[in-house]
Amino acid sequence: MIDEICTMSAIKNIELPDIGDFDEVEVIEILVNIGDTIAADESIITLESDKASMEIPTPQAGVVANINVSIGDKIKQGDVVIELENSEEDKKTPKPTAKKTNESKQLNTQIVAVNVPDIGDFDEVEVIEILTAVGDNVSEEDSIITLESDKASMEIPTPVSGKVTDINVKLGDKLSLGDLILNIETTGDSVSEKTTDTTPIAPAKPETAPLAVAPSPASKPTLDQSISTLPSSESHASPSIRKMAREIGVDLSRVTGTGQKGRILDIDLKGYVKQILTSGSGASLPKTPVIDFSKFGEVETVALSRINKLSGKHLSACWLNIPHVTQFDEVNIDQMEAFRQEQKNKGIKLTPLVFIMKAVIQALKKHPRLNASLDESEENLILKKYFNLGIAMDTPNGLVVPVIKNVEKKSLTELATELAETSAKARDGKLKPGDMQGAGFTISSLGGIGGTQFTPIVNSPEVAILGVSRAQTKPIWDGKNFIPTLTLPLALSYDHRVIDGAQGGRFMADLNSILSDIREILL
Ligand code: CAO
Repeated sequence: MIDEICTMSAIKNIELPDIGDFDEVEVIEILVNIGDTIAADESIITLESDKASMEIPTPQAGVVANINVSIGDKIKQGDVVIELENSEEDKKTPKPTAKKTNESKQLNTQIVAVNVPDIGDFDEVEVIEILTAVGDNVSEEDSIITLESDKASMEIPTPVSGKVTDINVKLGDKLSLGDLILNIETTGDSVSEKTTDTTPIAPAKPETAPLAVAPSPASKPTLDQSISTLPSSESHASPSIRKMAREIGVDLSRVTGTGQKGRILDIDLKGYVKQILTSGSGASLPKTPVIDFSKFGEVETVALSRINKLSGKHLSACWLNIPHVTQFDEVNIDQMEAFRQEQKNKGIKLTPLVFIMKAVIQALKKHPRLNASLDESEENLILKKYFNLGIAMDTPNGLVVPVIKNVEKKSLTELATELAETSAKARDGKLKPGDMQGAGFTISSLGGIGGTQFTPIVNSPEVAILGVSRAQTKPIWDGKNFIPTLTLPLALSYDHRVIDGAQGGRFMADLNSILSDIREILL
């Protein structure tokens, strides 16, 4: 199916073949990566027009040396799709040829028989959708039925405008080239040059004559074995349903099809969208009532800062999309406090936060799932081998989360200096976008302010966050006596899709033991 042209010795350009009268068809999927070894006939991209989608296979095996198209590109016959290295000898499959149709034009009212056009080598292709009804007025190029083989589906358009007088097929019928689909009553003027025989209307017994539908430009690609409209991993739906789903951002794998063999119909897609809109899944949460508070006393309206608005949106998205669990613990930090005071007496100011940062890194090294993000498909976890911590900071304009990079490589004093500099920058509004990117885990410390516990919101795309509250001296029972102990309250919130309770518990237990005996941090 695909043309290839020899370039340098081992690189071959794989070009888009003749796929019919298409001009500028959109690339909607790239199915290979550079470096992939692919076999002949393996699909490399998916193209889609408003009427048909098709996977384009490579005619040759080889290693993908370059990908010359991007998603969204509009490409046409002859455009280079990929470059293949060490490909085998040319194994071109003959190009599909659209059957030539006769030209005919009638001026009077006629009954026009619309037959199955040349759709390639297929025989006995199943009718899976009938897109029109008797009495409907259809316009030239309107789709009238959808046919589907095991590899491809295609909407068949009418070549003429007019009124559907009868439909000759039903769902499940197997059709071949030339089979009658339906009859259309039309005026001769509307019979396009693409049509073949038509017969003038006869009042008593209308005669019909076969009319070969010239596939419209949008649906011309033949139902060739090597062209598949159904991306292997995807759902069963016609090109127009796929297009609509993509336009409105619906993942068809989440839609239950009620058509034959589970095919997703228009009604299924609309039903799914309606259900999302009416369920309380975020986009349509019930609005809180608008109240005129001035009825109750004096009020003042203050605009939210830009940071308030931005962080508000982000926090709402995190809150709504992540199934949160929050786990609490209290750490004996007597040893840390003693060391901190010692340093303070030497003029070195260290807050508990820098110890916590170092301890978190040690714990993350043992529990890499907490230093990770879900990928776009939400089916894979991206484990980060770097140790960058987001630190929530309070500023006059609102909450910001700058990132302290490579925490594992920095000493306690270096971290203290960097924290002080970064929080000064944050308060002065001088952080750059790059200063707030690249974290694997976040700490939100309210220890300097107070409170016994709080539940932090996971800072997506991260999967866990540690909330730190103010340390207090508490009487802790040692088996014989209550010992006054400085305890630090910690709260770990995590994404329960990624981290289960036992993992969260183990992380907290390790963090507790590292913080209560800081020798490991000091090494
Ligand atoms: N327990 C007891 N005391 C604590 C403590 C804790 N957990 N954490 C800090 N302190 C003490 C510090 O030791 C310091 O006291 P000394 O000067 O006597 O040592 C004092 O509280 C103030 O600390 P700090 O807040 O200035 O410094 P920090 O390193 O703890 O925090 C920073 C730095 C930038 C994180 C902090 O200033 C800040 O902005 N915190 C707010 C974070 C926030 O808004 N979180 C909420 C996000 S969700 O809305």
